[in-house]
Amino acid sequence: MKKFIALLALASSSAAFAAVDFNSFDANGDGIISKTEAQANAQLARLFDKLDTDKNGELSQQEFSKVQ
Ligand SMILES: [Ca+2]
Ligand SMILES: [Ca+2]
Repeated sequence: MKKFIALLALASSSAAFAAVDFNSFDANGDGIISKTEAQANAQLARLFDKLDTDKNGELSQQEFSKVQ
């Protein structure tokens, strides 16, 4: 949880967004970012549908990498 708060603080600056890595968003560590996990970051939540190119409702590491 502490990690999440730090992440939110980081993400409030758009320049810092790219520096936030995949694993920080993958809260349950299953290797994908679910839509629920993406809600932790307003910017990521907004980009989610655009990044989810195969439209399976989850972001793979490969899909997420396009944000950087
Ligand atoms: Ca996950
Ligand atoms: Ca996907």
